[in-house]
Amino acid sequence: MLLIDFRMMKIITLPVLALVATLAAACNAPASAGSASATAGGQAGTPAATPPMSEGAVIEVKVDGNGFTPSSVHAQLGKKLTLRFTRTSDETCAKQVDFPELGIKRDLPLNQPVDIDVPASSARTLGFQCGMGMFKGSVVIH
Ligand SMILES: [Cu+2]
Repeated sequence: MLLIDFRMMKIITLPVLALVATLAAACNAPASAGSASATAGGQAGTPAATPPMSEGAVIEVKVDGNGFTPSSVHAQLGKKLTLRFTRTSDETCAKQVDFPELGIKRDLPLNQPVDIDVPASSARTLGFQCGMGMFKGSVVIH
């Protein structure tokens, strides 16, 4: 009889322990998840505000008698993008760069990098060209 009782105890005790453990886990889970997401949110907020400035892609574009090199640039959607134009020759009519869709037109002084921030928040192809529209290039954001 004693042996049977002991076995009965074990049979009853184990599910109860399991249930208690489950309840304890269930109670702890929302609390820890809540604080974890609050912490993650705080952490995400801080770096998100600063790194994009240094993390953004800078693509160098050479400007000379052949126009823009590369003339076709691919960029990642949603990532900060800067095109750095450097005119390396006087033997070119591309002494300006013009982004008609953006309404941006800049002079390109010889051997002086000119940075243009290109919005990459939507998937599209942005054209750029020299001041007179003879040399053309494009930025594909995808
Ligand atoms: Cu030109």
